[in-house]
Amino acid sequence: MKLSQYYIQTLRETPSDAEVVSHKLMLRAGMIKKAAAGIYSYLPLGLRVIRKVENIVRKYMNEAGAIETLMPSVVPAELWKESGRWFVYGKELLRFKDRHDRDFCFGPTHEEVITDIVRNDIKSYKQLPVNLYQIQTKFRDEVRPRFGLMRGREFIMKDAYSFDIDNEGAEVSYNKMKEAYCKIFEACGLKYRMVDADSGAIGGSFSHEFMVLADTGEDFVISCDNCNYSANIEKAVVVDKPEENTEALASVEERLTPGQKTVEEVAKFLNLPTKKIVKTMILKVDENVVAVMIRGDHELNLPKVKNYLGGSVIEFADKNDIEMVSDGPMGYSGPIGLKCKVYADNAIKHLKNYVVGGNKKDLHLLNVNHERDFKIEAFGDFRNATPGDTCPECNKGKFQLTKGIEVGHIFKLGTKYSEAMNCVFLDKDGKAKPMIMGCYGIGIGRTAAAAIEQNHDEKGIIWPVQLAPFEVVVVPLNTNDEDVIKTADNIYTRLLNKGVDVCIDDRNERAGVKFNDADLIGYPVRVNVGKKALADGCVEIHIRKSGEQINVLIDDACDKIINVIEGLKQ
Ligand code: 9G3
Repeated sequence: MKLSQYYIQTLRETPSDAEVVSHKLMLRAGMIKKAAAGIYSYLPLGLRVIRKVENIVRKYMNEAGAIETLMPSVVPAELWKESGRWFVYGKELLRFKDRHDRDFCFGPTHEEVITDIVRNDIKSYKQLPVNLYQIQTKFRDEVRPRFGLMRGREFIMKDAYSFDIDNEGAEVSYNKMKEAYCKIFEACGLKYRMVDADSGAIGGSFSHEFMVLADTGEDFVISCDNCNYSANIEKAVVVDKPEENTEALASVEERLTPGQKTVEEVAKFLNLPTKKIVKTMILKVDENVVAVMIRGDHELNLPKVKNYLGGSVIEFADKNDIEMVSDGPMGYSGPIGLKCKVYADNAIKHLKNYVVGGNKKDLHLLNVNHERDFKIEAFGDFRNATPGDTCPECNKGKFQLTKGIEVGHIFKLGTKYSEAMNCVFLDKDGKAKPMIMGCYGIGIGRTAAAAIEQNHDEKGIIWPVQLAPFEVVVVPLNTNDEDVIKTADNIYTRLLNKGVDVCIDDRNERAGVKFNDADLIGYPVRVNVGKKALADGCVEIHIRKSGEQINVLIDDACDKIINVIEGLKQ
């Protein structure tokens, strides 16, 4: 590609509404252009990146036996009514009517459409398993679209759906996708983690998230520094390790703590470490009010409590419920005298003489001890993991906390849709059974954005070679020097012939402008062709990632460049 004939529209100023670095850099590099909130055009450079991600995804999906299809974006309401989801989703589901006043939605995901296809075509166990996927534009009408391609309303997703005759088959299909996903993110050149997104329910785990590691990520990923264990901070299992505490029990003391509300404030006021302040959280699990005690330096984990108690909806109790069970105001709850069951995180087991709320405004109780002063129904793992916690898998390593961006998610769906929509097959005995489904998503645009979040510096993007819009840019530095032009052109043509994804910046611009654009756009390799080096028969190879600059003889340039590219892929 000759950039003089191409569409390079870099911006010097960062658009003011861009909050995250990938959004800023994609706008500045001229990769995307906003059309409306959360809705973007992919400009030529951006589209090249999107296509690279898509093609990597295609390659490994096909290799895993999934078959590409393409479903409509405009989906008739009837299918969503059959699954019941037409009535479950609110405004996030974009609905509209056609000229005949028939209801439709813009597909936010395609479980219903694929289930409708498969139930029509597949009748016998002999036709199963099957895994169909598509790469398609979706729409979800988020309240607050932000962060460019990271969380747009319109976005490109690869969604795949597997259909099996039984659970064993579904597990095989699931594992194939798990392996394919690992290969995909590896092939994208990204540092990623596959995390257990299941709460460790009996019978094996059936949901995994794929996280691209980046300091700017919104999700917290816990990983072991010794083994492969990795989990969502919410899901990471905290082991209860025995602890010796020889402290003698002291007597309970009432203490006024006027205006001291947060754990930090109370700890400071009483001159105690935050771990000695115990929070008593009043929760509502379905229709039951319960209390859960958590050490002041720990965070409550609602899903863990919900799973432990086997409820289906969990929330913080409201003012009324709190007043009812504690006879005191919100914010000062404590376990003594509570009219509900009290559960406590395992860490409380090893704590003595701690501080709790006094169920009265501005009152705390000191030197409180369970067993002696009140009863705990049960201890359990009710808190978020923290860095330094012991790994539950190897029982040796320590947890590290890193941040990540979710780019893929795989689920075992079971028969939710096949039962609701009567997607059945006849088994060996001629009996009709619902198919067992799995679904598997990858955010294509989000993967590109995450690659930038992970790989950039103050000058711009540092694309992994595998995703770069072009792998190499050849830059003639003096556009009025015939020798320079000829040599640059010659290297460009030779690279093209060797199958390198190369462009030449033959625009009539100063070298400085071309360098700035090249750094911003993030080509992994830049080849400078200038008068000075040329006098020695050389050109310069500049590596974006390391900043390394290598002088090579013109004749060796192509081989060396190909070498460098291969090296960057490792
Ligand atoms: C909706 C709307 C938003 C949604 C959904 C439905 C998320 C919805 C979950 C999934 C699950 C999987 C196939 C690929 C892998 C992920 N947001 N989800 O179902 F109507 Cl408005 O999409 N789908």
